[in-house]
Amino acid sequence: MLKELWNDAEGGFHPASAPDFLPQTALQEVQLRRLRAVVARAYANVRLFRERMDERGLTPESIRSLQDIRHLPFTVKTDLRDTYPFGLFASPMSDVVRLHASSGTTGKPIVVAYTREDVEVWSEVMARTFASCGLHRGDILQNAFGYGLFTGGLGAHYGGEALGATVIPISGGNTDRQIMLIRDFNVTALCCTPSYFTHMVERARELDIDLRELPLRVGIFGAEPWTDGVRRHIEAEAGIKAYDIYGLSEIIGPGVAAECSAQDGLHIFEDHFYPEIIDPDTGEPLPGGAEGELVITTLSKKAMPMIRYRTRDITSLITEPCSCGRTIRRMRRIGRRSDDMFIIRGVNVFPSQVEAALMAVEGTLPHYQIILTRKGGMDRMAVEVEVTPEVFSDSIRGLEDIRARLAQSIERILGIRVELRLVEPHTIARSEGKAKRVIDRRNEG
Ligand code: DLL
Repeated sequence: MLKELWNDAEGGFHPASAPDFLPQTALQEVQLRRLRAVVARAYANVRLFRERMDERGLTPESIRSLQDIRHLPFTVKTDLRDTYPFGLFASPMSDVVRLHASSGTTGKPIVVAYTREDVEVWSEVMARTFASCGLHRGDILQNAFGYGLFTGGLGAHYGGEALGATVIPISGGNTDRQIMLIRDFNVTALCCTPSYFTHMVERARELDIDLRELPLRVGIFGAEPWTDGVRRHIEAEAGIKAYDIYGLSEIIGPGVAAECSAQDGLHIFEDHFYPEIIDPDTGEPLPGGAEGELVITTLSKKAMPMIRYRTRDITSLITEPCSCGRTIRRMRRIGRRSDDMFIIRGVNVFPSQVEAALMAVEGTLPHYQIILTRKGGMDRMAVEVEVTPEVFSDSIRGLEDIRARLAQSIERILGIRVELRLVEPHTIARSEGKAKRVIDRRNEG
């Protein structure tokens, strides 16, 4: 049976979605074979990895079972920066058909590479992503992820085509044109960042276009954290099902994991990406179901294998079977990264907690910003949030009422009181890609 599914030992192309249903033992067999091959490849071609293996007295032959993965050294983001631009490549440039880069927040970008086979695997996992969200041949997919060095645009583009959907490569931006095409081209599915879609929803309303009356039925969103509150807002306003998809440039781009119709965790395409959860402080693997940092090993990447890459994203693996019948494991939605936390009066705060608190109060809009400042050595946090025009046109009492409810909601979730600024719609800058939720002025002046 495996022979029919897999054209070669290291990950040839095969029918979309079949590996999602492999029995666990068959899946683990594939994973171990691929793990051994990818470790041998990285050892032979990537100096940094070979040196770290040698330091530990390890060789590719040390990997005899999947559990042995825990002996391998981690790879971290600074490894990509330190070897900028091409130091972690395992293929000669003549085999590399694509480069992407991610700017990150500071310093040099990180550069990632793909061989032709890598692009095929990427197209396949993205086709499986879209299939998981209920798309098929015949769907008209508006791809509003940014095209360019960002992996979102081209990743979704190739995956949509591999699935057999009709892809509209509109990229991000020009919101009025986006809405015109959704209507005029009978678009049935759209992908972009969730924050950009909240902007589209708002603009459609201003243009007097009711998205609920159009054929649009599915939204595929990712590249940034978003809460269930925002999901409910989007689903109600646009009359669609909104799915979460996850990925990162270092591993492949989008296509690492995707929700299914159950909307209860994201299935990881673990025949290509092997997940582990570790304690972010000690680096120790955590037992099934525990929350910690997601670590991923690419099982089939050729140009740039990543061994035990520390994503900084915090989640947990769901071990119970999914109602959709797939055997590949799921992870919970990423609510936070281990490096986006800040401390206010001794309390650890994550931006997604603020979003959850805001969205729990009726009358708020999913447009907000957190502003951090420092005074006398103390960090302070203010939250600026837009409220509906009705709230603003209401009496002063209406405004005061919503302010009190927001303060309460934040205090309940964060345990602290913060400065709240209620602002009119359109006050906060809209994003066409990843939203900037936190403005950090702590080191200014
Ligand atoms: O954002 C790849 C992508 C494109 C994923 C389109 C999904 C859709 P990077 O720019 O390298 O790659 O950023 C990766 O974004 O480590 C997470 O912190 C965050 N992220 C991505 N997807 C999600 C998600 C792309 N669904 C970083 N939920 C990751 C929460 C996400 N955070």
